[in-house]
Amino acid sequence: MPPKRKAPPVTASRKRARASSSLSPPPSEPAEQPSPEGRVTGFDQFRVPLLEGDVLYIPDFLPPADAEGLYAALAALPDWHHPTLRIYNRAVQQSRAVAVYASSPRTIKYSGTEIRAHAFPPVLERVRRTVEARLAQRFDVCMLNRYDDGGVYIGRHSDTCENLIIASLSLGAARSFVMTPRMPPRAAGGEGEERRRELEARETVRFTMQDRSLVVMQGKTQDYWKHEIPKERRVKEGRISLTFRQT
Ligand SMILES: O=C(O)CCC(=O)C(=O)O
Repeated sequence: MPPKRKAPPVTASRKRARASSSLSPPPSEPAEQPSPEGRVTGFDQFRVPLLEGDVLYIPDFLPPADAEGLYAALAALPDWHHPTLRIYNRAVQQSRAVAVYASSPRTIKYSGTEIRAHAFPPVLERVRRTVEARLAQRFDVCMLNRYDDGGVYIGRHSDTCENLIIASLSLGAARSFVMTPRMPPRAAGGEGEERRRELEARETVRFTMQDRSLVVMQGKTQDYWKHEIPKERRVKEGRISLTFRQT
């Protein structure tokens, strides 16, 4: 059961946030045991109010006892690396370190490069089981992101919809999560004029992801919203996110 607490306030602003990098998701294959609804249910009090988008922000998702020592254990995994990305035909090393795990051996496409997915180590497998049990979902891939301080960020992007549900568990420093409205191509959205105006009037939404919190993105979120974790120079501590994915 989710804790009986209200999610912290979410703010909307017209300020457009910085761009941009893209995260290409893993190749798709059927989820191991998709739920009948294909979405996380039962956490309504944690829904972030968004027009066209289904996002939950669940504070205190992981109990303190379960989180003890977890950051250090994950940071010590041998699989972290900084991918080299091709940006405007230049090779650029990403500031964010990543490590990828999957339930079956494979290579994962990521921003124009490829990353080898490793088997889930026991420390991560334990967390996966907790997340799966609480959300009543199965996740076959987990990408870890390590932001060593507030200078490390992820640019504005959408993940592809092949990631049916993304559940991102935060450990360490609190960081902002910024969601910017996105219009899907006219044909994909199939919106009437009035609806389109309503969608175009949406504002940027921002909230803070605290230590041990969980963000769930599902439904049409990736079609209608982009997300990012901007640079925040005043943040001196590190953060690790565990992004569980269904591919
Ligand atoms: O670090 C996070 O919580 C989010 C990472 C992210 O945006 C992504 O993996 O698509």
